[in-house]
Amino acid sequence: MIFRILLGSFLVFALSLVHAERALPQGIRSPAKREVRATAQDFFDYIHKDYQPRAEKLTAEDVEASWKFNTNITAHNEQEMIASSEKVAKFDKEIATYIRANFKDVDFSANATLKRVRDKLVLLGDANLPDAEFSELQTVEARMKNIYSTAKVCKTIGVHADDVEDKCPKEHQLELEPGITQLIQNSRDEPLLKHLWKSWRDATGRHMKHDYARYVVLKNKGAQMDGYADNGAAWRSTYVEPDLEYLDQNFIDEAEGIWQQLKPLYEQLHAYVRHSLQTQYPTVRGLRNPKGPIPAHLLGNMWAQQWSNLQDFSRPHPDKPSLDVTPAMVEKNYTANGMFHMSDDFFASLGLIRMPGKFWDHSMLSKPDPKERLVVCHASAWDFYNREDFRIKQCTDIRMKDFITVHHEMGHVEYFLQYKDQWIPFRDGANDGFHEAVGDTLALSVSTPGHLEKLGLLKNYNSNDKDAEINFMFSTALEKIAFLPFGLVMDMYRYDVFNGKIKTTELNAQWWKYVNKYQGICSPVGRSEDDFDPGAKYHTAADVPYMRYFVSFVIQFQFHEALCNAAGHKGELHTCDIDSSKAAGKLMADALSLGSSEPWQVAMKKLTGQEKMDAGPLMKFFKPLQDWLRKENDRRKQKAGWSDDVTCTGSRTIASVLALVALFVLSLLR
Ligand code: X8Z
Ligand code: ZN
Repeated sequence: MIFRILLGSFLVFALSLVHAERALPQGIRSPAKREVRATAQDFFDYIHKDYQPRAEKLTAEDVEASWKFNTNITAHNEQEMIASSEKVAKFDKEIATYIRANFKDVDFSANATLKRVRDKLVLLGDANLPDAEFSELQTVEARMKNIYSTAKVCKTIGVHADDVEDKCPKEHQLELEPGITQLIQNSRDEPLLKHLWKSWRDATGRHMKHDYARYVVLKNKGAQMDGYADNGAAWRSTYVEPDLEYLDQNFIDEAEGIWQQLKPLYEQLHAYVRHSLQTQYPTVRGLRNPKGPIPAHLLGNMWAQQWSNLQDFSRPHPDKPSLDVTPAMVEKNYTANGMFHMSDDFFASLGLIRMPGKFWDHSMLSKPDPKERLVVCHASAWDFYNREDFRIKQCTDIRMKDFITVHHEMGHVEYFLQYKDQWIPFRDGANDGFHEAVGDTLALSVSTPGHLEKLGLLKNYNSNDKDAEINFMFSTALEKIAFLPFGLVMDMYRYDVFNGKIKTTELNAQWWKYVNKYQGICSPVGRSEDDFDPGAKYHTAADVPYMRYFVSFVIQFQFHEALCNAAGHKGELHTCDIDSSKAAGKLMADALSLGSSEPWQVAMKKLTGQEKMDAGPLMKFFKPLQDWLRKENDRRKQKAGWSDDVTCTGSRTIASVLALVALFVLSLLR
């Protein structure tokens, strides 16, 4: 998602002349002259009249250049995008230099908001880098994104991803969206799943390993020039509020504490799903160990991050309806455009702002024909920072998962619309997790059985039937609970890459150690340091932090509970649908319109009545399911937890047993 602040580099010289008379005294001055200290009002005028209009214009041009590349990947568009970001970096630098020189010592004691603007604008991130290194970083990032977005694999088992052009019939060549994704979610052919899983990693991560190592060095350098220990600390700064004494370590501790609270629920789900998979794939060796991690290719998702596609064979009560309404959407001839309009109607029913006309004219809501142009398919929402241009880019498929993603992306745009009149540095989420949580919060209502029935997508659902209710909660858990450790591992891993705890010589081996520790997942085929499996995920290739999603998946339940209370919902949390509640909409809008002008704790308090991240509402939502899973796992004699094998070996091979015996004998002889 593009909502980072992109600034530009023109008229800076003129701008510094305009402000020369306000410059703070530098060096020795004549004692006869009284020092003229810039005031908060001076700073306000500078931001309001000079910085803001220029930044709006330049940023809109820059986002346009980026949009062109992302919706038409060509060498020319890549060059234009890089040239534009160089212009922005130059502008950023000059603005920061000017502010440091002129407004460093302003007395902001009566205006914390202005101080926030000043503090944001002096941080430069990548723009700190010398010109040549900045350009190099842009090129490295564009190349990784290119590799990821244009990768193809062959459906034919045995054809290596590197040979797709030469050895794979055209009709067997697959891109991630929709081809590979559809097979990974629907196919139960284990050898094919394994082939696709490995091929995707051969086509992506393996090709960007070298670039990624250079990317880490350059990102760290930029972050350190801002005073952060490394780029991981820069990424976490969205959660840090020094004025409230909420520091980096507080955030790390809080995220880890929340995970410890949620882990028992994840472990129950993991044990239950592992057993269902053992029944579904009785001959798969990697599944034989009843206490082992789960092979990564069998979970219906390329990254094993969300497991909703397993509902058909794993739902608790197979005789009761599945909550995946994809077939009904297809039957009703849903279109991508129609799905976005339905989402827009839902936002409007809450009294939230509708998507403006330009949104419908300029967004890319379906995948264009790859013969005409290649695009970055990963869904994203775009703020052009000119208060009128907002877009979504999504290769929408007609299925329930995408219907939820539609709401997710619309949530980003709703946030853009709500804070569009803030100053540019405040046109951002209260923290990154807030931005990710808006659409998901609304989608929690939309995906209730009651709402799906209203839309005519679900039939024969009996809301008094406890078994059907467990099925519903289970389907939500496959989406939300299965995700939690993945939401953590992506950045727990990258934090340790940035801070050097993970060496560049062990990037892949450590990835699997982290995946095993958090997710309880193993690799279905042998891996080596020629592989770079984290690069097979968009956010690694595209320089997008991921902790935001872990935070979002926790706080969206806090938001949901608060909105349900505002809507006057009675009954259990998982049955709540806030449809048409203007009170819920207002509560949301009031928090969103703050943007990042206040610490996130202020927005949290406004919305939920308290300041902290809290796993309570999530646990409350899933309480009946957790009880059910515990009983069912006991009944099936399934133990929660997993062994630390990073590769799914199944039972031990004769060779490994012999090796163990030899080691044992040797130790006795010593
Ligand atoms: O990347 C996204 C959104 C765009 S911000 C589609 N998500 C994460 C992912 O796909 O990995 C949403 C959930 C997690
Ligand atoms: Zn998002």
